[in-house]
Amino acid sequence: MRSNHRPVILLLLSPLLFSLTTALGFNWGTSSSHPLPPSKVVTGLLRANNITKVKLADANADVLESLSGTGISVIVGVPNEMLETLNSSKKAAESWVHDNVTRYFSGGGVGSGVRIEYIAIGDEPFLLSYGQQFQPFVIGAAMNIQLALITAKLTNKIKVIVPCSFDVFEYNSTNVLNSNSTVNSSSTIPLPSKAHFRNDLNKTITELLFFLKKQGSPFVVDFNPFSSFQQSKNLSIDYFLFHPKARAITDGHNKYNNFFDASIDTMVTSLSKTGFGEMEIIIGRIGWPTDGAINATTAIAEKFMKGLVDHLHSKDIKKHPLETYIFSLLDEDQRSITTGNIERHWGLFTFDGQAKYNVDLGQGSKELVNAHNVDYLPSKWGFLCWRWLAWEYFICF
Ligand SMILES: *[C@@H]1O[C@H](CO)[C@@H](O)[C@H](O)[C@H]1NC(C)=O
Ligand SMILES: *[C@@H]1O[C@H](CO)[C@@H](O)[C@H](O)[C@H]1NC(C)=O
Ligand SMILES: *[C@@H]1O[C@H](CO)[C@@H](O)[C@H](O)[C@H]1NC(C)=O
Ligand SMILES: *[C@@H]1O[C@H](CO)[C@@H](O)[C@H](O)[C@H]1NC(C)=O
Ligand SMILES: *[C@@H]1O[C@H](CO)[C@@H](O)[C@H](O)[C@H]1NC(C)=O
Ligand SMILES: *[C@@H]1O[C@H](CO)[C@@H](O)[C@H](O)[C@H]1NC(C)=O
Ligand SMILES: *[C@@H]1O[C@H](CO)[C@@H](O)[C@H](O)[C@H]1NC(C)=O
Ligand SMILES: *[C@@H]1O[C@H](CO)[C@@H](O)[C@H](O)[C@H]1NC(C)=O
Ligand SMILES: CC(=O)N[C@H]1CO[C@H](CO)[C@@H](O)[C@@H]1O
Repeated sequence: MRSNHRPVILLLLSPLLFSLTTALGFNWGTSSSHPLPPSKVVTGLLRANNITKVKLADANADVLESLSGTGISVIVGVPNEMLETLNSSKKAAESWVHDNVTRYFSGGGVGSGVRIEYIAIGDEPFLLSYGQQFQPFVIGAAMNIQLALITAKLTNKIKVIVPCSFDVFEYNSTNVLNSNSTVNSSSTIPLPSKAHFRNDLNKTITELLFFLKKQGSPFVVDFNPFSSFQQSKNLSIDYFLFHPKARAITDGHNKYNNFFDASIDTMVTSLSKTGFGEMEIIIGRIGWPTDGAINATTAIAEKFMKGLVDHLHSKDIKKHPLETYIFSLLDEDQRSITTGNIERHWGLFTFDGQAKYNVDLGQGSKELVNAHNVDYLPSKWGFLCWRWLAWEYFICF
């Protein structure tokens, strides 16, 4: 009986073969009331669009199983709430690695296991608004997970990383004036040359960087162009959207005409001042929301993403990130909105896998492939049908 009422969305799209030429990945979260089945995401979106890297917020078993044998590179995440336990207990770290990592390698050879490349310790655990909630446990947890990887003989395959929020950096506030005299000198545009790691983190960050360097792990930072844009009254939106004619910031001998280059230099300056200027970097998150605030629209997000992808291919970047993870793959309607309504609208694809706009992920001018024959997870049929009809988005039969 249920199969008669199974909602099916049929789309007339021919499957196209696409290629991805840059180390671009996607954050794939599952905070959705009606998630696509992970296997559908893997075959219908990731593989169909030749997306070869994903960053997960956790180590969801269904998601990991669906990635098995695909060759897609995966970052799994340790939730912030587990950091305290993992700091204090090597045993807990061993069972975390065993349960959430080792087990997915158990198939053995190529084509069978999950290609987990990184374990992310916490999710932005140094966020200023968290205060001391997680910070004291991060290094200990990272070390214990590393020890567990040694025990599991996985250190040659998996590296430990810590995704940092952009607010680990601050700017010497007595000296953030824009040196371009055409901009009012009362404006407070942060200058990359004045950047350094937050003072309250100086011990922790130094320990972290030593730890990462020793393992050969990169330093991971999340960029947040949209909130920077919202907070920077004196920077035009063009500056955030990679518009070639955006008004530049002048910082000594350097000129920045987009936020991305200024952010890269903020990182490089801060790392250099700490003695780790050579460290490799990964951008753990970068994106633009499509709803929930002024200037959060599909059209602007498309401009942002096209500008980003083009820019990532350019030679002008002072330090190329090893990998860049778009935030995010899909909209998630269960994400917390305590930080604003935009939280549920970060996807390049809608919750049901339809591209909101087009961007070249390696396929050139061809369109992105949407998920088709979408067959939602079966738990909430009645509710969903009703909502779909109410939204007038869906054929429900
Ligand atoms: C996918 O991307 C890889 C790496 O860039 C490329 O070698 C491969 O040919 C692409 N495959 C398709 C089907 O586009
Ligand atoms: C982290 O774990 C170690 C080892 O058990 C312990 O000595 C230390 O106090 C813990 N750190 C915090 C902040 O609790
Ligand atoms: C990972 O392992 C821990 C410890 O065994 C377990 O409690 C947890 O549920 C597992 N899954 C995730 C997603 O953390
Ligand atoms: C901040 O700027 C002031 C004025 O230029 C300078 O005296 C001070 O040393 C700077 N502080 C840091 C931490 O760079
Ligand atoms: C700069 O801003 C200050 C304070 O807002 C204002 O008094 C001043 O006239 C402005 N100067 C210019 C050149 O815009
Ligand atoms: C950390 O900051 C304190 C005070 O701001 C300073 O005394 C100390 O030297 C700094 N430590 C490092 C490692 O930079
Ligand atoms: C300041 O910015 C304006 C507008 O982008 C530009 O024309 C001017 O040359 C800049 N001035 C300096 C000193 O860099
Ligand atoms: C951003 O929002 C403001 C206020 O609604 C609007 O004036 C402006 O045109 C928007 N910018 C773009 C690029 O759409
Ligand atoms: C926030 C900020 O610094 N705003 C300034 C932007 O520039 C204008 C003049 O160009 C100033 O009046 C604002 O105070």
